[in-house]
Amino acid sequence: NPVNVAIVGATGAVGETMLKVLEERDFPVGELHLLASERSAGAKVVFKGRHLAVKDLATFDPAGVDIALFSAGGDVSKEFAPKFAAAGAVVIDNSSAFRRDADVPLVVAEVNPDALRVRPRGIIANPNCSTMQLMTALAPIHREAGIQRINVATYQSVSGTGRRALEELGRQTAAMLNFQDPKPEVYPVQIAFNVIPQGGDFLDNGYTSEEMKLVWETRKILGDESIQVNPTVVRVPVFYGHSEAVHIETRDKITAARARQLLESAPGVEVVDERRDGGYPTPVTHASGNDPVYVGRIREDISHPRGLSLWVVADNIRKGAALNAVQLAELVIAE
Ligand code: A2P
Ligand code: 11C
Repeated sequence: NPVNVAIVGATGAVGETMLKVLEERDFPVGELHLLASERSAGAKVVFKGRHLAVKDLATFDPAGVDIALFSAGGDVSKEFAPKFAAAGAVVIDNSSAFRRDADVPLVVAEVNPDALRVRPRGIIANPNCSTMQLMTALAPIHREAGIQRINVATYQSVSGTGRRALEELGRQTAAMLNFQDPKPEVYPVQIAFNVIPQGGDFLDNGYTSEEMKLVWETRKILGDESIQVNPTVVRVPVFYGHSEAVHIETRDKITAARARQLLESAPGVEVVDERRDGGYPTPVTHASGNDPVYVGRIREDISHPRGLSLWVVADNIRKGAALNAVQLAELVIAE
């Protein structure tokens, strides 16, 4: 049966990839509504070879929409997601607006798919990109050995910030190579040829909002409020693909060999761990444009008896956002 789909934020970095993923996975799309702000109303977007006009969200009537994929920022979600849900749509929301609400499930397709069945508000939240890839990689290890603590430093690409940040990295890089001034606009300081230890805004505890998402979302997705998470989020001059240096402490000792075995059979995960030059995943060589969460550098922590270290890389726009949203839509229509 064809499903009527609305994409809110269809002109954005994530919305565009949602369309690509729907097409690639041959999702049974009936009517397709592409929505954005009035700025881009009338613009044309290609889906399965057809040119479709983008419509203004503010004046769109959601009646008849079965599934709405939202990726236009938290404010848009807060205002419009409840309206779409009231009109009968299941909303899959990529923003952080509802992730911490107890009556909104927060779901990684391979990790806690059953959680989406209970959705009293008709809204399902898609996790933050850096949490998404971390959970996909760590859930199999958690189930076997019980993760008690996670230390993670992220290396997040600029596409996570959106289209304007992609342009800023390109523009600053070109400016630098032409001996011109790289003016920062989206980020507080220059991103080209630099690294920035800030994601989102600063909170009272000294962590940033992007860091605390890793704490809250990990506990909710794994259903374990006792897990300790200590994140440092860093923005790096990479276009697509977030990387993470992950150090975990488990209740039971797990060897690197056993962890590799678990990850090799884990859904959505691809192990690239050859212990030779280049035998590990990077954003450019593996993740960018591809679906899996890549894991490498799996090794036992020489500083802790129950510690394990790994390197996790994924396309933040795909598994980190658009792909997981479409996977959740597939789970909903399979009900
Ligand atoms: P628009 O192209 O009209 O600005 P990104 O994260 O890549 O910057 O994309 C953000 C997406 O969210 C775009 O599709 C953008 O549409 C959309 N968007 C932003 N603000 C609104 C709004 N007030 N109403 C509807 N869509 C919005
Ligand atoms: C980033 N993770 O890379 C962010 C972007 O909560 O969905 C996504 C923000 C969110 O900046």
